[in-house]
Amino acid sequence: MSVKESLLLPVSDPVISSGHKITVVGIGQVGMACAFSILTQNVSNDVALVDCMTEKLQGELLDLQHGSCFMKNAQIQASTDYAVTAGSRVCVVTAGARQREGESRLDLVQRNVDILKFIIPQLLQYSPNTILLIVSNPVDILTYVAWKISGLPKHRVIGSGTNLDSARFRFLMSQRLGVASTSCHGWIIGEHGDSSVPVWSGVNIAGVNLRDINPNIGTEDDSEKWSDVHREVVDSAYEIIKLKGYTSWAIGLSVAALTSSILKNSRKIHAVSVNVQGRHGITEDVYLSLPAIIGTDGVSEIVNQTLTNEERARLHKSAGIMNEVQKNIVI
Ligand code: 6V0
Repeated sequence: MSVKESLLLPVSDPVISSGHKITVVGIGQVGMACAFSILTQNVSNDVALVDCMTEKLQGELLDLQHGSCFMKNAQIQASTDYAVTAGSRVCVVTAGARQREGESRLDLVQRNVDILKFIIPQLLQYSPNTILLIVSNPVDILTYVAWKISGLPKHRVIGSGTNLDSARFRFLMSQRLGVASTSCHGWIIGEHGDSSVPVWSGVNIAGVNLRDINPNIGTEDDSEKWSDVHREVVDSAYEIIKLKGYTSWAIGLSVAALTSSILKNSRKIHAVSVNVQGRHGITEDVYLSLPAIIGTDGVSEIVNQTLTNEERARLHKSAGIMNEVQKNIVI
């Protein structure tokens, strides 16, 4: 008899599925930051990693597994075979090319559409009830593409969208005011990218609307140049890519927050990329970020924000840009 057979006396077959498995497809800088945040923040202890690079997968798997004693019973699998993803509650897609220096998110589009065409059907084959959380850029276009390819209902295909941009905005606001970023309230909606829309009309601290104090906030007539805060949000990915080659930690944490809201059915509100046709007068069948309630089944409600005419016009412009890009892609 082996040590194991002598030590462990069988009572029943062990249950294999944890019920809160998360798959991360793409184990580059972003995918690994997502996996690490999910594991270390105890969002889930059951994570599957998929990529097309066999050796890198094995290396990342071993490196994470060697941290097991410092995590909470982490069960990590990694393979090029999508069978490891079976039964995932959420599939996070970070696979694909990333922006090169000076390249916009929209420049990446067809390369990453082709990658999704390969990945999405395999994820659904093994996890037909999953929620797809798209992170690869251009995230709004790719969320639309993932929705089309998957045939899933709209509420189960979400893009990480401007959850990250809103966090960046709140951080920069906190730096100006000396208030914790969690106490700075502001939303960036629309495209996760160059045409994102800061909702200045709703920016507040403890319910005090900053526009009531400074009616010109966010406009060109503002002597304090608060619009620079939004400019910095838009430029931040370019800046970080210039400095370190990629962005990773903040998007990893943002994805951990989103997956946590799904697994815990938290009904927290996040700015995420959702189908916006019919919202705020948008006619195009496109995905853009709006604040939405997230829970077990994905998006349950979209918050109907009170937008100014200018904010609505900027959102419509984002929708137009998305629609133009979508016309030129082959799904
Ligand atoms: P990376 O470090 O080059 O990693 C990409 C990974 O994808 C690599 O490991 C590839 O092997 C893998 N990959 C490529 N094709 C396939 C395939 N067919 N199947 C499986 N795996 C594949 O890139 P990085 O991790 O930096 O970025 C990944 C994506 O995230 C890019 O599209 C970025 O633009 C995007 N980001 C999105 C953000 C957001 O807020 N939505 C933020 C940051 C980056």
